[in-house]
Amino acid sequence: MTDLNTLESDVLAQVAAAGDLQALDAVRVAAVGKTGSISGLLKTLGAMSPDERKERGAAINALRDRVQSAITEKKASLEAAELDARLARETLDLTLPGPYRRKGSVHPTMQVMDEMVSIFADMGFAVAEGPDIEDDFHNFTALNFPEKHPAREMHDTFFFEPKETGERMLLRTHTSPVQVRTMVSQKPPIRIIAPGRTYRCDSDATHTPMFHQVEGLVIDKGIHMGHLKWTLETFIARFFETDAVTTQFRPHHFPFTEPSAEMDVQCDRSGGEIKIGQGSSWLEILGCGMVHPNVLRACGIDPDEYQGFAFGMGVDRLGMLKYGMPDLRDMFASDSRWLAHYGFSGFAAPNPASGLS
Ligand code: 2U9
Repeated sequence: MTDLNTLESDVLAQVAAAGDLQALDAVRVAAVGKTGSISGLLKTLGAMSPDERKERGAAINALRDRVQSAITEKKASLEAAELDARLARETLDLTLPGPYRRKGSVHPTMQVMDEMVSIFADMGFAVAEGPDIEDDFHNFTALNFPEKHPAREMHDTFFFEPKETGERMLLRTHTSPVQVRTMVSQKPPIRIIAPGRTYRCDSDATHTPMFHQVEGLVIDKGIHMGHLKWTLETFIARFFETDAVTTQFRPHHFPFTEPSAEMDVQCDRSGGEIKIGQGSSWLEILGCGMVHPNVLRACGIDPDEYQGFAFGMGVDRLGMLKYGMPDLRDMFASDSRWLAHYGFSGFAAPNPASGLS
């Protein structure tokens, strides 16, 4: 009769010696396969007495189970070793240049943002920044949006799930909360611009859920519409790189400014593309106004002592106008051919001395 202990140690030694999955499978077939050595032993049970069969059967089954689990364990370790070897073999150096060796470029939005920052910095504005995730006070209440007023809905706000306190955070719908934070934390005089990302739940050829704004704020004693007009006309002339721009101010309404206006520039639309500084059409370019006394008060500034003006403009839209990009959605499609065509060199940072673009 076959000695089970010897058979077990032989098979386990073969399992241990199997160098790969194929060799292990051959050991498995030879031991527990249909015609394998252990399966063959089970076939001998039929010729035994019931008592002998009971004892010998249990011993063979236990042997088969131990061999089977040794095989399973070995299989897992061979598979893990194979995966490790494959991962080591197939390492990819992501720092190597890809097959399409296109040079990186500065996205037009960032170029335009840098151009704006450079012009306003030259006029003495500092750059202020704040969080993209805001609370209701800084995005709406401090800016004189009445509670439950439809203007809050008109901003197509992305809200987060309410906190346990019931407070709902939101993605800022404009960069105005940055100015609120600056007024709350600094004493006038204030002269800042707030460039950054803004979010509204809106998407078509002229709107994307994320877009970029540059807003500006000046607070000091004796500030009036004349300061606003000079600042914005000078900015637009420098931005469009023309000597003279003709502008008109149309009355408008914003909760945070009073009076409020939209500024149009004279342009020519006759040749299919828009040319600034000539022609007989008007193009809306930005919004502006004198800071509402309620906003000054909400930020701890006495409106009898200080006045201010503010403005806001869409960076992506101004970029489309200046560089002739027809569809806003292309700006965020990450198409490398579009970026190769419209992108700017990273070595030509805009500044007022060497020119903008
Ligand atoms: C404070 C006080 C006043 C910011 C302003 C606008 C007018 C405006 C739009 C232009 C196009 C946003 O990108 S857009 O849709 N903005 O028209 N923004 S005045 O006024 C402020 C901001 C902060 C404390």
